[in-house]
This record gives sequence, structure tokens and C-alpha cells, in this order.
Amino acid sequence: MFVCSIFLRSLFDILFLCTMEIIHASYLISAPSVDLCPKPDRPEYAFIGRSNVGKSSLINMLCQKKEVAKVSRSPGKTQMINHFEVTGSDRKKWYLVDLPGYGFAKVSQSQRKSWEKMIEGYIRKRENLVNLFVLADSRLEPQQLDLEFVNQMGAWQVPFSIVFTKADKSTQKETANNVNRFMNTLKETWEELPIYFVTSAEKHLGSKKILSLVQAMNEEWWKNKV
Ligand SMILES: Nc1nc2c(ncn2[C@@H]2O[C@H](COP(=O)(O)OP(=O)(O)OP(=O)(O)O)[C@@H](O)[C@H]2O)c(=O)[nH]1
Ligand SMILES: [Mg+2]
Repeated sequence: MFVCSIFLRSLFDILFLCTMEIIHASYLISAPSVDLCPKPDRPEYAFIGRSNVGKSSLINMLCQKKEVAKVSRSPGKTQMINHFEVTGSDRKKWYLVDLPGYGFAKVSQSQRKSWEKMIEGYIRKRENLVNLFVLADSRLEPQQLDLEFVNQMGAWQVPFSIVFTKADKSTQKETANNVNRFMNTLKETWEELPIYFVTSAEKHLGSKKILSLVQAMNEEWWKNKV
């Protein structure tokens, strides 16, 4: 059975006291492996999920910019570890990372293997990675690939939270139903459930809560750094 980090839980309790916004965000670099990522001198947050789930759109929503991260017309295009430099309204700098999507049907076995190697290397070795946001499409019933990925994070003991995307595309009831089914399925493998967010890049929903978590975690990171 996996447990969600206590640190994350206690942060969640103070979450809604924070009000950080992103005042600057710009693309920095795309790296093919963790060794070529920028110096790990500030806290970092990465976004991952199935291809086309809405990672880039979510990043643009958080940054309040239309084109920070490229929203793809052809899924499966982002194949690198994409770093963005971000400054919050609290003047703290951090990195935001757009990771290539998994589960894209049209990739070869060898492409899939190289994706797995790159992602595992990044997630397990990136020392300043504070939290991974795992995205799942709120319109769909729990997807095996997403559940497996989340359980893999448990096995690797990586701090993460779940972000349900595209909530504008269904009724609140349908969204809640899918979210509850997803979380209930996780109860089979998790003693304490991970934190989750319901979002819509279209309707600008969920951004404040995610940024509040980032702000609280940033403060913890800098405290522990000294
Ligand atoms: N209605 C709606 N559409 C969305 C939302 N988020 C993303 N989309 C659409 O879904 C498609 C994929 O969005 P992306 O943000 O490019 O998805 P991605 O996960 O970055 O895709 P890859 O980089 O290819 O893995 C685009 O057509 C977006 O406009 C949302 O919250 N609501
Ligand atoms: Mg993308």
C-alpha cells in the first residue's frame, strides 16, 4: 500500500491562505535527458500525463499567457524535457516543466522505450523536483495507463498530485463521477490518497489552488535549502 507524503498533506491544510500569481514566465530550454537540464538551483514542478490530456494548456493557464507552452494540434509532438523560467508575485523564481505525454498510440516500441528511460531518469534523478502534477482527463472513466503511472510514482516514492483536466467539457456531475471513480480505484493501492485538483484551461478553473500549493512548497524548499 502506498501513502501520500505527510509533508504534502500538511501543506494542503494551509493551502488556501496563499495568493501567489505568476508575473513572468518564459521558455528556457528543451533537454533530451536529465543530465542536460538547467542547474537545479531553484524548486521545480513538472507536468505529465497522456498525450493530448492538456498539459501545455494547463501550463499556459497557470502562466496566464496564451503561448508559453505550445498547444499541439498533432498529439505526441513534445518529446523533450521542456523547462520554463517562472517568477511569482512573491518574487521567488522556480522552474516549470512540460514533459512529453505517454500513451500515444502511433509511436514505435523503441520510441516508447526511450521515452520511458528519459522520464524515469528525470523523475528519479532530478534533485530539485518538488512535485509532479499527473494529469488525467476528467471526461473519461479511470484509465488503466493513468492508474498504472500513479502507482509507479508510489513505488518510486515521488511526491505528486493529480490534476483532472477539461472539466468544462462535461457537467459537474459527470466530472465528479469520474473523479470519484478514479480516486476510489486508487484506494485499492493507496492507504492515504494523493491530493487532486479539478481544472479547466478553457474556463480558467483550478489555477489558484495549484499555485497556492506551489507557493507553499516553494517556501518549504527554500527553508530546507539554507
Ligand atoms: N475544452 C477544453 N479543451 C482543452 C482543455 N485543455 C486542453 N484542451 C484542448 O486539448 C487539446 C490538447 O491540449 P494540449 O494542451 O496541447 O495537450 P498536451 O497534453 O500538452 O498534448 P501533448 O503535448 O501532445 O502531449 C488542444 O486542442 C486543447 O485546446 C480544457 O481545459 N478545456
Ligand atoms: Mg504539450
